[in-house]
Amino acid sequence: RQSLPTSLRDTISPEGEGKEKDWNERTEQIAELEWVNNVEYFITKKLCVWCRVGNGQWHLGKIQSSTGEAACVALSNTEVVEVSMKEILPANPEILEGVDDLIQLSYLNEPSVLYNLRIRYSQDLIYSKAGPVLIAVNPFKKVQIYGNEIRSAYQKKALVAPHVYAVADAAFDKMMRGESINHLHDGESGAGKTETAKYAMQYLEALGGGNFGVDNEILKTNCILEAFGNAKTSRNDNSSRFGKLMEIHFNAKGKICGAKLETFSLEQSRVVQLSNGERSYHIFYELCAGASPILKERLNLKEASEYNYLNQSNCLTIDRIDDAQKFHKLMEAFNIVQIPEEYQERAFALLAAVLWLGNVSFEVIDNENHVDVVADEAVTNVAMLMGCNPEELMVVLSTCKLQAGKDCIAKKLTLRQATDMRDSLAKIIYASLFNWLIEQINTSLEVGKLRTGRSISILDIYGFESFKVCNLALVLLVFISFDCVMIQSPLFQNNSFEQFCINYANERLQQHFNRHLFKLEQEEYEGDGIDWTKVEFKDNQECLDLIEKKPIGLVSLLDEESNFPKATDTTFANKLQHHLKSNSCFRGEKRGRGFRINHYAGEVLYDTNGFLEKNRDPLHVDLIQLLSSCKCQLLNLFSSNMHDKSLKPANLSESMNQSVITKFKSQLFKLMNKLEDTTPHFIRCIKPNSNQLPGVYEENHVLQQLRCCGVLEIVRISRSGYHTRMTHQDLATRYGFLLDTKLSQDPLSTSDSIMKQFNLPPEMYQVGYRKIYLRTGQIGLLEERREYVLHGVIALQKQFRGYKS
Ligand code: AD9
Ligand code: MG
Repeated sequence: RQSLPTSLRDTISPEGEGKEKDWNERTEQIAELEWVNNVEYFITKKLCVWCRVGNGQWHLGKIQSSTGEAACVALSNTEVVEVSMKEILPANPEILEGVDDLIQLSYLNEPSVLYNLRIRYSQDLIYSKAGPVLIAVNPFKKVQIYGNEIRSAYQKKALVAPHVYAVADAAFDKMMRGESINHLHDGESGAGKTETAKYAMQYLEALGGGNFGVDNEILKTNCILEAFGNAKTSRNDNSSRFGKLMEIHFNAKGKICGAKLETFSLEQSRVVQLSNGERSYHIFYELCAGASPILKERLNLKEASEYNYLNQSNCLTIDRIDDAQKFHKLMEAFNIVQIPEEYQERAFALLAAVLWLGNVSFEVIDNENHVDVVADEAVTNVAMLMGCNPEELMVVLSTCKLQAGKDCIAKKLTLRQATDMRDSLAKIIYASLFNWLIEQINTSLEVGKLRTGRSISILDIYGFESFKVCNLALVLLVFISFDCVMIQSPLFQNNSFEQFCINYANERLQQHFNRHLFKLEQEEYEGDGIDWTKVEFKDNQECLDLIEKKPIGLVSLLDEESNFPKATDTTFANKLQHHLKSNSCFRGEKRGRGFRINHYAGEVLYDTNGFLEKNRDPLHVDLIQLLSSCKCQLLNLFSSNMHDKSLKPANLSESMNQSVITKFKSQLFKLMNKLEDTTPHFIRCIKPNSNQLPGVYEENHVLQQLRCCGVLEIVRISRSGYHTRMTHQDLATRYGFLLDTKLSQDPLSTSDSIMKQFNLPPEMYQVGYRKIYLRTGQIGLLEERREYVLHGVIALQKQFRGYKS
C-alpha cells in the first residue's frame, strides 16, 4: 500500500469506502438546503460561495450581507465586492473538496465542478467520475498511476479510485457475464483519447494475456498504426488522422484469443498538402531519419528536408521526439506482427515513391497552360521505385485519354490538372498501403475459428475540430463567439471538408452518447410509469437532420452539386443558404463561400473551398492501369482491389460512383449499428489547455468541453436515477422466499411486499409496471438478508443430517 502513489492510497478499500459513505451522508444533508432560500444561513454559518466578478472568473468568497437582489461578498483575497445575486452560487463544504465522483457534490454548479476537477488535477488525480462516465483530464506529463502494481491492485479490486483500469476491469467482468462491450473515447483533438485507449488495451492484455501470443501483438500494432496514421497537427503532436475500432476477443476462460481492427477514413490530403507548422504522417520522417545506409541507397532516399511534400510546412521535427529511434521500434513491431522483411522493404519503397512524386515538376509548353513532365531524377526515382517505365509514367501524369468514337485520343493536361493527377497518385498509393497494412495486422491477429462471441471493443476516433478563421472581417465574430469556438489555433487555417467529416462523425457519436445516457434511461422510467423529474439535455437531432436529411440535407446537396459539372464552391454555398436557412443549426454567410454549423460542441465556420473536388475524388482509370502494369507486387495488388471495385457492374454505382461523403456516411452508419448492439462505457477526455502544457488548467477551455458533453446533466440524472433495476419476476424468484407472508400470484404485489417487509425507505425505490427500480446500495441490503437466511438454512440442514446419521 505504501508503495502506491499518495494520491491513490486514500481510495483503497475498505478504508476508502467509509470515507465515501461519510461524504454521501453529509451530501444528502446539505442538499436538503434550498440555496436561494438560505442565503441567511450561508451568512450566519460563514459558508463559502462562488462569486463571478468583472472578468467572468468565479472566485471563492463569503457573503457578508444581502439585499435580496445583490450581496456584499468578501473574496478569499480579502477584497470585498458587491455583486448581483445572479452572479453568486453556493460552494461545496470543504469536506467535499476533490471528491472522486461528481455525484457526491452537494451543489452541482459549473464553478463547483470546475474547481473539483482542478483540485484533483493539481494532485495528479487525472481521472474522475461523472456518474457512469469516466472523465480523464490530460496531464501532458508522465503520472505515476500506471504500471504492473497498480494494474494488479485494480484487478484484485483493492483499488477503487476512478481510473481507466477500473473501467476496463468492469467491462471485462461484464463481458465474462456474457455482455458485448465497447469503450468509447471522446474528446477534442489532443484530449488524450488515443493514450487512454492504449492504457485500456494494456490492462486488458495483462488480464487476458499469456494464452495464444496474440495479446503481445495488440499493443505493438499501435506503434504501426501511429506511424502510418498519426501526424503532428497544430493541436496535437501525435494526432490520429483516422478512426479505429479494436475488437479484442476472449475465450471462455477470459484469455485473449484474437483481435480485429477496423479503421475509418484516413485523412489522405495530408500526404500532399500541409498547413504551416504541421507534419505529414510520422512514417515519412521516421523512414528518412532511421533507414540504414543500405536501405537509403536502395531507395535513393534523401533527407526529409529535400522533399516538397514534407518541407512545405516549415516543420520537420517534433520536440523531444527521435524519429530514427521510432523507426527502429517500428521495425520491431513489423517483425512481431510477422510482416515478412521482403514486404517491409516493398512498403518502404512505396513510401519513397510517394516522397519522390512530390518532387515531380512540370513545365508549361503553350499559352493554354498545358504541361510536360520535367524528366529529372524525381521522375526516374518514382518509376524505379514503382517498377514502371519512366516514359509511361510521364504520359500518365501529363495527359488524359478521351474516347472519340472508337478512337482514344490523348489530351494534354493543364498545370493544375497535372498537379492534381500527381497528387492523386501519391494519395492512392499511400491510402492503399495503409489499408494493406491493416489487412496484414488483421491476418496476424486473426480471430478466425476461435471467435467466441466474447469481445471488448475500443473505439478511438478523431476529436472534434475547429479552427478560428483569422481574417480581419471575422475578428469581431471570433470575439463574440469566443465561448463557442472550441479550439484556438494560432495558425491561419480554414475549416474545410476534412473538418466537416470529422465533426459529422463526432456529432453521430454524441447522439449515441445522448441516447444511452439520457434518452434511453428517461424513456425507460417514463415507459414503466414511475415518478420521474425529467432532466433536460442538449439534443443534437436538429444538427444531424441538417447534415443527413434527404433530399434536402447537407450531404445530399453536396452530392447533387458534385455531380453538376458547372457547379463551383460558391454555387454550393449559395445552394446551402437557399435550402438550409430554416434549420436553426445553420447560418449562411452573406458573402463568399462560408457557412456555419452550430455543432453540439460549438459553432464552426466552414469554407466551401475545395468541398466539391474533395467529395468527387475521381478514381482515374489511367492511374489504375499504370499501377497494374508496375513490377511492384504490392501495386498490382492495390490496382486489382480497385479494379474489383470499379469493374464489377453491380458495384459500379455503389462504389465507384459513390462520393467521398456518402462512403463516409455509410461507414459511419455501419459503425453506429455495431455500437448499438453493445454495452457502452464512455470515457470523456478533457484537454486542460490548448498549448499541450502540463499543470495548466484553463477554466474556460475545460468548461466549454464539460458543457459540450453535458457533464452536469449526466451527474443530475445519475444522482436522481435508479442504478439497479430488476423485473418483478426476477425479484420474486430471488427474494420471494424471504417473505413472511404467502407469495402472491402477482409479481408486482410481491415486489411491493418485499420492499415493505425490509423497510426500504420509499425514496429509495420505485415500483414500475414491469420492473422495480432501486437506488444505489439498496440491492446490497436485500442480498445481505438473503445470504443470512440461506446460511441459516444450510446450517440447519447440516445439523439435521448430523442428527439423522
Ligand atoms: V486526436 O483527436 O487523435 O488529435 P487524442 O487522441 O485525443 O487527440 P492523444 O491521446 O494523442 O490525444 O494525447 C495527446 C498527448 O497528450 C499525448 O501525446 C500525450 O503527450 C498526452 N497525454 C494524453 N493522455 C495522457 C496520459 N494519460 N498521461 C500522460 C498523456 N500524457
Ligand atoms: Mg488520437
